[in-house]
Amino acid sequence: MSQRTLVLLKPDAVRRGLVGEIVGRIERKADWRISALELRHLDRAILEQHYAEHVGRPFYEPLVEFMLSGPVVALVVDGERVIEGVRRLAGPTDPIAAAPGSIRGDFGVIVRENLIHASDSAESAERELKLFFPGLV
Ligand code: D4T
Repeated sequence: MSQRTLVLLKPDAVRRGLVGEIVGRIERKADWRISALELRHLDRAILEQHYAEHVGRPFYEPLVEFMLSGPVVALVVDGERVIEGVRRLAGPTDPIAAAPGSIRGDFGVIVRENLIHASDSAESAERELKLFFPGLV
C-alpha cells in the first residue's frame, strides 16, 4: 500500500551533520521516494499546531525551544508502508531504549533531542503534510 509521510530532521540532526546519513537510510529503502525536501526555520505558530497534543505538558516549552534552536530539514516521503516504515527506521521516542541500528538508537541519547520526527498514522500524516507542505499535491 503506497503512502505518504512527513519527516522532520530535528535541529540536533542538522547541527551534528547527520542529514546525509539519515536521508541516506530513507533513500536506501527500495522504492521509497523523496518528493519534497527543504531546510527550514520553524516558528512557534507551526510548532503549536504540530505538537498540539503536548501543549501544557512539562516538556512542551523545552521541546519548542529546542525545535526553534536551529533549522530543521522537512521531507515528504512516498512509498510502500512508508508511515510505519520510517517510524521503524527511527526507533522509539527514547533513544536509549531504541535498538542499535535504528536512527535514534545509533545517534541519540536524550528524549528531547531524538533527531527525527515521522508521522505516526495515516491521520497524522494527512494533518502534518497539510501543515508543513500545504501546496503539495
Ligand atoms: P515525534 O512526534 O517528534 O516524532 O516523537 P514521537 O512521536 O516519537 O514522540 P512524542 O510524540 O511522544 O513526543 C514528541 C516529542 O517530544 C519530545 N519529548 C517527548 C520530550 O522532550 N519529553 C518527553 O517526556 C516526551 C514523551 C520528544 C519528541
